[in-house]
Amino acid sequence: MKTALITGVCGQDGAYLSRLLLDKGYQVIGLSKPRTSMDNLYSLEVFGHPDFKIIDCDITDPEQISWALTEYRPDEIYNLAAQSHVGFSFKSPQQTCAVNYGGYLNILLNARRIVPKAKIYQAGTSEMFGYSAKNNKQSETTPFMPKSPYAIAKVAAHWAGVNARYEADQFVCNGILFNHESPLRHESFVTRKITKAISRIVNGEDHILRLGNIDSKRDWGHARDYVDGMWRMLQYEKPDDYVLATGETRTVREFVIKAFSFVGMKIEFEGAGASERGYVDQRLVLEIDPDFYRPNELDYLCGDFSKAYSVLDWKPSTDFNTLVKEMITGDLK
Ligand code: F7E
Repeated sequence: MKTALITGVCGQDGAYLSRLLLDKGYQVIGLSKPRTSMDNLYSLEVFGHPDFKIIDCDITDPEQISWALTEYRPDEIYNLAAQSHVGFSFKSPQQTCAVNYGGYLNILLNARRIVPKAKIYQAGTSEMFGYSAKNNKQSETTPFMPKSPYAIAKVAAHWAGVNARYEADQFVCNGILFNHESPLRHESFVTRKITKAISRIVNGEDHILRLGNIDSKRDWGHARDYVDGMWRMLQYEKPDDYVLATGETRTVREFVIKAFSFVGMKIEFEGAGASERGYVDQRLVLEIDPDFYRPNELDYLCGDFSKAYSVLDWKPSTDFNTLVKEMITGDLK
């Protein structure tokens, strides 16, 4: 039986990846910061599985990482723990760097010493492309030009992993994942914020959806597909870096319109910029709130996943309509 260690196990991706690996017959050791909600693990029936164990562990503490690696000696390590909110990273760049780069170094360097043959997956991000992303599709060869403290820390982690292959012969794969969503997505991210707000409106609450920049474009896929891509990277004969994406991009506005349409509502926009408003049957349902603007917005992302397709036989299986429908249906329940 293979053992996988997953950091950030309580998040959306941690829950889907745990479910996938348990179904494949792995023992899964999940690390999570103390007092994190386990709702995602319950909803996918991960918690309580005989081959699943959860351990309180903060990746910024090298002692705890060293202990977990020594105790469980994993065959595969998936580093999903992060300060993953791009907007918040502008307010807290040092903490973001401490977790997203420093925490990862704790894993990489301790693994080198304790389990040198362990295969490591590092959760990189399309945010790393930053200034390079200009109406072109981004691939593994697009330069990283990060625009946020979040992306800067992720670029550092990416290169630490690439260099670990040469310096220490470690098997490290970097996923460069575009936005991936699901009914388990935290509502601090825009898609879930939208579907949760719409479900409140449908249920008769006097709720107004307050958003920042609704014209930025994102390439949104389903998290379930993306964790399968993570696993495929570690099964391939040699370590490498891969983009996982859908190859389609849409504005936040299009997500809003689509999500309202699934509950039979047509949203109409009036005004422009920070004064723009959205109405359904003349009832105010959406306002722009500049508090949600980012100091340095990444306006456009669209990924080219052809390398993952040709080498790993990976492709997304959930289209945009199905994703939005699954999320809104989940929230209406
Ligand atoms: O923002 C705009 C916002 O926070 C998407 C993380 O998983 O994917 C995610 O990062 C867009 C941005 O995701 C609101 O300005 C408008 O343009 O859902 P998000 P993200 O920043 O793209 C990447 C790949 C990661 O790696 C990250 O960890 O939506 N937006 N109004 C808003 N965003 C939020 N959160 N809230 C708003 O009210």
